[in-house]
Amino acid sequence: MEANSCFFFGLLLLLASTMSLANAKVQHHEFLVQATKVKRLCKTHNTITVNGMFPGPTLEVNNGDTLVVKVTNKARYNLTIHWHGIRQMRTGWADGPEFVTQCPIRPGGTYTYRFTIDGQEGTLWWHAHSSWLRATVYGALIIYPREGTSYPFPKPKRETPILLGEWWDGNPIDVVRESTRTGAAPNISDAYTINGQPGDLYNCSSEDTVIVPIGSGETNLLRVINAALNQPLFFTIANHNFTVVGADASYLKPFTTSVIMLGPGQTTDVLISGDQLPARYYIAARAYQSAQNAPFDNTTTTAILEYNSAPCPAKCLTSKPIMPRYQPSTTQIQSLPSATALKVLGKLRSQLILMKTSSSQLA
Ligand SMILES: *[C@@H]1O[C@H](CO)[C@@H](O)[C@H](O)[C@H]1NC(C)=O
Ligand SMILES: *[C@@H]1O[C@H](CO)[C@@H](O)[C@H](O)[C@H]1NC(C)=O
Ligand SMILES: *[C@@H]1O[C@H](CO)[C@@H](O)[C@H](O)[C@H]1NC(C)=O
Ligand SMILES: *[C@@H]1O[C@H](CO)[C@@H](O)[C@H](O)[C@H]1NC(C)=O
Ligand SMILES: *[C@@H]1O[C@H](CO)[C@@H](O)[C@H](O)[C@H]1NC(C)=O
Ligand SMILES: [Cu+2]
Repeated sequence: MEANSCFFFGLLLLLASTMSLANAKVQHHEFLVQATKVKRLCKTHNTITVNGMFPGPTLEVNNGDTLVVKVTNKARYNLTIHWHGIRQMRTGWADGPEFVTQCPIRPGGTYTYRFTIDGQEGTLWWHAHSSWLRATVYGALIIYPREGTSYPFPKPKRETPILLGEWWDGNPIDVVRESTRTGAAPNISDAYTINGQPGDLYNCSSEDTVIVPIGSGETNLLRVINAALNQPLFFTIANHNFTVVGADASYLKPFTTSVIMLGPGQTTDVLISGDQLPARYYIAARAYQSAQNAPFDNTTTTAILEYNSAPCPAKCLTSKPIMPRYQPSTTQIQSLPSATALKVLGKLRSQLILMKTSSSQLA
């Protein structure tokens, strides 16, 4: 009798847990890592990519889903893939850091990552976690609300991932090897990119500048990811304020601003409204110089926010954004109460901060 009721209780539990998981999906993906011809800044490179795409494929899941990603390494380097920001509850071995949670996938080898996304919603990303391969081997990982639930803000009309990257004219692996050999700092990057494209302000790039569409009256979600190797970046949009609603796959109490700063690896979700004159406006990112006197890439990457109803591209000028200075001036930091200043500085690495900078017009 006792054994029987135990059995029934167990059965009930099993049923309940299967039902709560009824909507969660298991998604299968294949990543083929290989050298691909990519032309940037007037030169063609043999760039390591996933599935021939740069940036790599965007993964879209719901909170609660399981991802199964089979990675085949056809590149000439050892490699692992890291799922940046995923908590990996009880699947630590799927996290990806080379020689930390796994041996690298050797050239010609494969490895299958399997993990469940649980309790995280918003934007994360994935990237190679071996040497400097992540300069080109990366992509967005979008986590929609659990099936049957919704965002804690009105559903955006469109959603666009915005991946900020750093591009070297040389092979990034050679750049880091050279630095290890000589002991000197690695070469700074030659460009920043938005969704893989440097944009209008660089040579041989303007034809491929990324266009982000918006309609008048729409509110859209931009999922901004700093996929740069080393560089903290400011991000801004000409003539448009935006509302920050999430960061690193967590929702935030919303606030409105005209510029955000993201450290490498961080993500920020912002809502933007099409409430300006229908035209083209620059979306731009450039360095926050966090180390004094260290050389840094001072170029600016741009994409274009284009209103559907704008008379473009023939008769459209693109409005330039007001960019923050590369460094907030020390007087501004000092003018904050010291406790706040310390807190702000301490949080530089760990979360986005809203820089109170004076602005300089982008030339
Ligand atoms: C590549 O990975 C294997 C183990 O998977 C390791 O033995 C070897 O040293 C690695 N090669 C390099 C160049 O790191
Ligand atoms: C690093 O920069 C120097 C100076 O511009 C250049 O000569 C060298 O080729 C670069 N190294 C790599 C690996 O691109
Ligand atoms: C663009 O090309 C010109 C002429 O070749 C060169 O002088 C200039 O430095 C280049 N600019 C950038 C940003 O690479
Ligand atoms: C953005 O916000 C600032 C500060 O509140 C305000 O002065 C400015 O007019 C706003 N810009 C737009 C385009 O709404
Ligand atoms: C960027 O840095 C170069 C030196 O690396 C300097 O000549 C140039 O004036 C700088 N440009 C800006 C806009 O600060
Ligand atoms: Cu990472």
